[in-house]
Amino acid sequence: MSKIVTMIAPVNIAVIKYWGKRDEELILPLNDSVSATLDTNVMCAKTSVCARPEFFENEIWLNGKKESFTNQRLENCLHEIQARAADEKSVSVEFLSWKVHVCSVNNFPTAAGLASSAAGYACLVSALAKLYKVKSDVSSIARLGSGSACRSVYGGFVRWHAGVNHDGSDSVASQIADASHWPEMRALILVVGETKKKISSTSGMRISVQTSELLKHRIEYCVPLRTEEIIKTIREKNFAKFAEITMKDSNQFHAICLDSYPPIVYMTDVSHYIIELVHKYNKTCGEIKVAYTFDAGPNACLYLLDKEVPKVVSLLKYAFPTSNSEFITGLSVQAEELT
Ligand code: 2P0
Repeated sequence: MSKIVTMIAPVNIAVIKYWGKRDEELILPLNDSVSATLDTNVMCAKTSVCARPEFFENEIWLNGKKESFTNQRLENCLHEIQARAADEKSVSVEFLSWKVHVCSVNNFPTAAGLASSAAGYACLVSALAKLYKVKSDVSSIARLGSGSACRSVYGGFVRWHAGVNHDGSDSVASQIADASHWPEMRALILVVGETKKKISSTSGMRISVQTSELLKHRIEYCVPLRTEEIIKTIREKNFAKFAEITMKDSNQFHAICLDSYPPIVYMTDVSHYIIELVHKYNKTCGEIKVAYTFDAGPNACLYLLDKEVPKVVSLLKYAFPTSNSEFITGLSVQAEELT
């Protein structure tokens, strides 16, 4: 007797960045963040979870390699889903006692600043929720795996509310608009480097919180304003303003990394060249047609409307003649089950 569930979950790329925690254990952020969830056809995590009475212990394989399940974040996610299932009485007590085996794969570079943990934990938690028939919102449980994972639980444009409660009960994600709201929106991922980042997001955030003066200004003043503004641009489908806020917030996040002590550098010369190229392109167009954003790594995500894609792809092919690492995609629906 066994039960198995397989899910795929999308990557999300923030336009208002999450950087800094108010509680490291519960993964509670200092600021709200906003992201777009990308289509699973190009970048996604795929996770299968299997429960059997014969399994001796919980086990996990990541990208084909067996990893330890004694990882606090992993254990927290499993424990919280099981607790939720017990509350909701969605499965039998006997089924809750069975051990699980988890198998998860990504189809894009892991830990190179491409939101792999976001997709991975969103997928794991969605698969466990399906396995244990949990019906309530699981974004707060995905958050326990990796902060940004709570945003990948929903499709389209998503806001993660920092919340104020000490127990994290109000630190949840909610959908601003679904993928069909702005069907012309595209994301273009440019893989600049596939090597693992030198400083993990978790450590980088800790250094910034402890040392960056600029971070305080960002959290108190910039992010609250920008969050409201960018939500308005999404609702009104005002691309130029959406793009401007996206680029400014990416730049400010990397300025905070540099303001941290010792400084944290995620972007490379190629990343800076992409920034220059985008500004030149927008200037030539006479209005903002493309936005860049960079996470904790050198890879770029460009947001643009579909009619702009052929021109921008030609420009990139001209600028990077030997590169073929572009992924073009639209926005996506939430994590879904594979049948
Ligand atoms: C974001 N990043 O909003 C920002 C922008 C990186 C730069 O969320 O410690 O991997 O697991 O909560 O979620 C990366 O942070 O960090 C991140 P943890 P996570 O997408």
